[in-house]
Amino acid sequence: MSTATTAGGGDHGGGSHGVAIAAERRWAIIVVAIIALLVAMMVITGLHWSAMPPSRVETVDVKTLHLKGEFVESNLGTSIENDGKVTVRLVAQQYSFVPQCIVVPAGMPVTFRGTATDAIHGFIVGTTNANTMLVPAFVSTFTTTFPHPGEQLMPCHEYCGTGHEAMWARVQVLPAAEFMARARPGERLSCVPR
Ligand SMILES: [Cu+2]
Repeated sequence: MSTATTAGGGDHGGGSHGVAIAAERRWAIIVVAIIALLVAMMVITGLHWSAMPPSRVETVDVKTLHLKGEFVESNLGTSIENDGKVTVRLVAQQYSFVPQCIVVPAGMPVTFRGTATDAIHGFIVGTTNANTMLVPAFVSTFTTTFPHPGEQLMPCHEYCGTGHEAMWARVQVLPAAEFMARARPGERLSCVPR
């Protein structure tokens, strides 16, 4: 009985060695396949991106920004567009944002449109995912929703010069009803009195 067990064990030992080699070969093939797939993804996306222009580039003339067009001072702030969408327009410059304080409604999509006049700036709104760079001559835009009312700080997060650390704005997130009560069609809302 014990001999048979030993013999069986011996056979089993030889078999498990073969199984181990087969398993290692199988894993080696899988690992090489994964690496090949990742390299292929890098090559294909690299070629694809270099062959395609950026999906959406909107430019604006820095020299006439403050004189005419969308980013004149009287058009900055929060507005309700004709289609009912809430849009915030802002300009970044060394070392402030215009407007200094932005009003937005809670729980509604808000579209930000911003640009810079002098250097590359950027902002993030508090702990939300509202975050973009502002590059001279280009319009940055994104749409986000602020779930809760409250006040958020909005620092410049691209180093833009010696006054960079003092470059802040505030975002007041109002309950949607309060925001809509304050909003007037055609007016630009801002918490800074003009
Ligand atoms: Cu800045």
